[in-house]
Amino acid sequence: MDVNKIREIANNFEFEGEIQSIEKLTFGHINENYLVSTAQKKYVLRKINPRVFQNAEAICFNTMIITSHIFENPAKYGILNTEKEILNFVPSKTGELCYEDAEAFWQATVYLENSATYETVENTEIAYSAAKTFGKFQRILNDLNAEFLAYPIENFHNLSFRIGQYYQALEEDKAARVSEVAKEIELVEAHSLLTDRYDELIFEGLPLRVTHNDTKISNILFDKRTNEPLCVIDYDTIMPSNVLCDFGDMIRSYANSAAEDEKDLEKVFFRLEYFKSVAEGYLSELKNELKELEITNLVFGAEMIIYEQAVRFLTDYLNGDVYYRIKYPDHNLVRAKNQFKLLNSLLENEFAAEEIIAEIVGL
Ligand code: GN1
Ligand code: MG
Repeated sequence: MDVNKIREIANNFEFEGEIQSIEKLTFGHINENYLVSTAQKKYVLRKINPRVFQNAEAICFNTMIITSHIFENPAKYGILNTEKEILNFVPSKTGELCYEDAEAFWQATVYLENSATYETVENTEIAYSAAKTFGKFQRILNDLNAEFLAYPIENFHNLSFRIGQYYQALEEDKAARVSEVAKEIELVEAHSLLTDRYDELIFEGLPLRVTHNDTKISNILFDKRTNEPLCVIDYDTIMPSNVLCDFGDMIRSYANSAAEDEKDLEKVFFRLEYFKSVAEGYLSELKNELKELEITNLVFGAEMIIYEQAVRFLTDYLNGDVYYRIKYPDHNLVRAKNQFKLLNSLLENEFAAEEIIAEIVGL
């Protein structure tokens, strides 16, 4: 870490007080994050990865729209304390919610004291409260017209496109790894109907909404003293998409019995009771807002997004690990295997999961 460089970037934001320390944070697979402390406050400074976010300017634009929308009428969404219940971005000295240097775009947010993030979900109460928090966030986003938001990454949750990228990686075999993944190649084929069904749903008119698109558990800040959720973080991938992706990614993250990179597949399985808590929490906020086509396809959304994530990890492994940050050579393959195992386990519980949704909404 080049402290002087980070300090120079930090000086372009409206931080209160002199910078006293800078610390590199370790979360996330894509961006770099730094904790910047002054005598008065702490901030998180984020360098947006320009290789992944080829249209990073869209993040600045979307952040501005979302932030001004929320701060216009927080009470409408039951937000009583805007310092804690919503992520506070710090403007640059030129009044924007981004600063651009020669390499990348940077954003800064206020760090909340006594906050914590989690990598796994330890009990169903947390699954419920996290899903409710994302449900509430979705109610806020529902009032935005999807056509006004920009796309920081094109085709982000376009499964057909992801499958296309996978076939390209298979053909190019850049890292000479195709011969190691025969079993995973079979699994991609075995579940290809998920792609067809997703295309059909979009054709049938699955509503385009502004969604978060990365609803994993580590994207909620919790109060570490009470374990209550504080707010949703990580606005980078907020863009027009659909709620199946957000619900699906919560299931992928909260209903997995292990972390997404657990190697021991015996430990990886779908937890139906966590699924129930997520569905109850999310739908407690959104039951009356979502269309029937969305509600009746939530379980499919979970299957689709877990499959998509497995394919994305596998593709990156085949490409020689150019996208996700890795900690050891076959990290991406471990992640892909983990996701395929989770998918399989969810499919074994598909009927029971459908019944839970039907019961919650009274269908
Ligand atoms: C990436 O950067 P991070 O950790 O917030 C990825 C998500 C994946 C996630 C898997 C821009 O999120 O789509 O679901 O890893 N973000 C991007 O943990 O690709
Ligand atoms: Mg993210």
